[in-house]
Amino acid sequence: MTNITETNVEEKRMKTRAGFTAIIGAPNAGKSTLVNALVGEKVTIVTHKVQTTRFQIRGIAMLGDVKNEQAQIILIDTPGIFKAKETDRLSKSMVHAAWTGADDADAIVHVVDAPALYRRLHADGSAQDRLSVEDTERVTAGLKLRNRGNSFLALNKIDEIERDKLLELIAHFQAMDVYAEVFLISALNFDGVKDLGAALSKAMPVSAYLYPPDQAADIPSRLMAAEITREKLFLRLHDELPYASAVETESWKVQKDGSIRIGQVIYVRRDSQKPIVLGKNGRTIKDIGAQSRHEMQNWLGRKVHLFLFVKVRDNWQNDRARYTETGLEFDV
Ligand SMILES: Nc1nc2c(ncn2[C@@H]2O[C@H](COP(=O)(O)OP(=O)(O)OP(=O)(O)O)[C@@H](O)[C@H]2O)c(=O)[nH]1
Ligand SMILES: [Mg+2]
Repeated sequence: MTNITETNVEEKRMKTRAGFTAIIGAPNAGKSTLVNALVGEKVTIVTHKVQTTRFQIRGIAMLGDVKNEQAQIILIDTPGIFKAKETDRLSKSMVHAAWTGADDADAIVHVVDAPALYRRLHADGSAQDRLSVEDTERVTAGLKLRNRGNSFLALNKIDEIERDKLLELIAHFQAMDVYAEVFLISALNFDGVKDLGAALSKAMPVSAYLYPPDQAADIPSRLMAAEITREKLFLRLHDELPYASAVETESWKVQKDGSIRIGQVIYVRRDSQKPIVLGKNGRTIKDIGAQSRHEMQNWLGRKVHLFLFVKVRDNWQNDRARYTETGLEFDV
């Protein structure tokens, strides 16, 4: 006796794919912005500061296709790859995390800040542009070495560059013979993101879903909450605060009325940085807290009471516990 229900028939008709795509590239290229654009909601923080992303964050995109195919793409947002100083543990584990993400993936997207690269190739770039080009070249060389035929190039920020300049960049990369396909995108405006998503869908292996189809990210809530505050901190204080500042969620308690009480510590490295974070009469930290709480409420869909503290902790970069918590490897 056959006993096939409607849904079973439906599932049989639908081919599902699922796999991993690593998003790699120089700091500030727009990797996290692209991950959020592909997922369709914010799962990873974005700032104009380089080296915002510190560890692998997984965003999950569900992308459909005309031929009744549905792909679950697990996007690995990685730290910007850059040359790590031998002595700098945080940078070294970030580089390591980025390449590990790429090596384990079914597809790789190399995101390039197109306007910055163009400026640099024509020698009127800033110091940061120069750095970004060296990192871009390092990534291309690393991909060439791996030669797996699954790398896509995404020339990003096309909203800020003229067409003829873009054509020059395309030629520049095509000559390298590393990428299966080149995409022109603006992760910020969602321009070209759909086409890139379609190509990634096809590159995923046929497989059952690896996560529940309605899950958008794989990051512990406490860590995501800390990331949200770190984003607000950086956006507010960018140049005044060294990038080594960190945020930790120390407490998370669901109250009787359903609201959540979250306690976080902002770690700075020196006493002199404490008043910068606090601001006059505590104004700065109040603003940061208000912005962070607002975003946490949108994300969690309920009321949040947020308590921020500032502490000085020198040398947190050598603290093993921090690394295990974020999935970075300490001994790289
Ligand atoms: N104009 C423009 N700006 C963009 C675009 N994509 C990203 N940006 C901006 O570029 C800056 C860096 O973006 P992120 O997404 O944080 O870059 P990232 O590559 O993740 O940076 P790290 O995590 O530091 O390696 C932010 O200010 C973004 O708003 C784009 O398509 N156009
Ligand atoms: Mg990032």
